[in-house]
Amino acid sequence: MSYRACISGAAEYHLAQHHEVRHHIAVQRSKNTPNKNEMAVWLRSGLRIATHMTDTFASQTQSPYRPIRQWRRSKRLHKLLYNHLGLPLHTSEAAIRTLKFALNPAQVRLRERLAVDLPATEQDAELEREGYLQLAPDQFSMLPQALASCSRAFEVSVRSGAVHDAQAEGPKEFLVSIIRDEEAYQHNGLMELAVSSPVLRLASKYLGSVPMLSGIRLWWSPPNTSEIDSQLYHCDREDQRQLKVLLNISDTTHKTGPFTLIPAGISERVKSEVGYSYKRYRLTDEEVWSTEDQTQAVPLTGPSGSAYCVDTSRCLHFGSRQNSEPRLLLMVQYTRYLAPNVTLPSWLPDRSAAPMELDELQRLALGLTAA
Ligand SMILES: O=C(O)CCC(=O)C(=O)O
Repeated sequence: MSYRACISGAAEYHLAQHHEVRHHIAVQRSKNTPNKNEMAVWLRSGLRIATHMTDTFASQTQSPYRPIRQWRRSKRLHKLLYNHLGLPLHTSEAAIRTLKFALNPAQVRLRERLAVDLPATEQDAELEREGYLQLAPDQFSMLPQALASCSRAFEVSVRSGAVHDAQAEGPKEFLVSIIRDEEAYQHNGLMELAVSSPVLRLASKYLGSVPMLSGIRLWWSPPNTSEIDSQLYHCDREDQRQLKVLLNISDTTHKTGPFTLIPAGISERVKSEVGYSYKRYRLTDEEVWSTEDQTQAVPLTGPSGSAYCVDTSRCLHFGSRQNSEPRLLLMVQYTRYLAPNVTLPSWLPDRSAAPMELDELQRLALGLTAA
């Protein structure tokens, strides 16, 4: 266990506190005599930093795993190269992939080798062709437990007022995160689904290497009348391909603003016809359907428990649009290790998480290695 890992885990938190402490030092310097309140604020800030560092340290020492060494700044570099310096998208992405590869070639080769060794199934070809796939419950046996867990978590969040707070605080009123990333450890069956063998097999085969689990969200979409942001057609920008597992927790109909996609081949044609780029990110329905037949859109409707996987980088999609009834959806996201435009959460289980025995594929997906 390295102290450096502990310090870097605490660094982000420390930065947030930094301004508060600096402000009080400045006040103190200007007066030269701290009053009792200022002293108390300093002490509280110091205590919070120390507590956070101790917690980070303790969770790492108690975990049988530690995070793999990887570069976490690629999204920033992509922003600089593509958005600010105006490099073509493919050039910026290639530069970042090369850099990531150079930093850990063994990791890339291992992931690719393991993906090749996994058995192929007929579904793989369908997913490659269409860019999406319905997941049959008999092959993905972890779905019912994840479903029950999400329903329970939502009920608890409604009762405690957490849903209301998340809606008020979150960036999107129409798409509210109830469970986010490592919080999934607190809910039985969510991490088990995210790193289950059939899901990791499917994602590894599709992406050509064992992927990183790059996000988990339980999304609640309340009734709304808007048509903005992710309620408009777009493709996700983390990489040229990725995979999301979508599990309908509530019964999902046209009234609940279903996740709606355009299959990969048609999306490709639409994108080239309208000159789609990440700088022209959202498309109106009129733009999308100017040359294609609108009936080719696929709403991922279905009863509670119905599940799909979708490449949201290749398939144009939107969701939570103008629903008259609420929708609850679990989303689990996988990206390639070399994805240029992604910020990965830390999946190091903390002390309160149920211990999980992880095999090699699961450790790779979580970006962990034996301690
Ligand atoms: O279902 C939704 O609300 C849209 C989600 C979305 O745009 C995405 O997962 O990329």
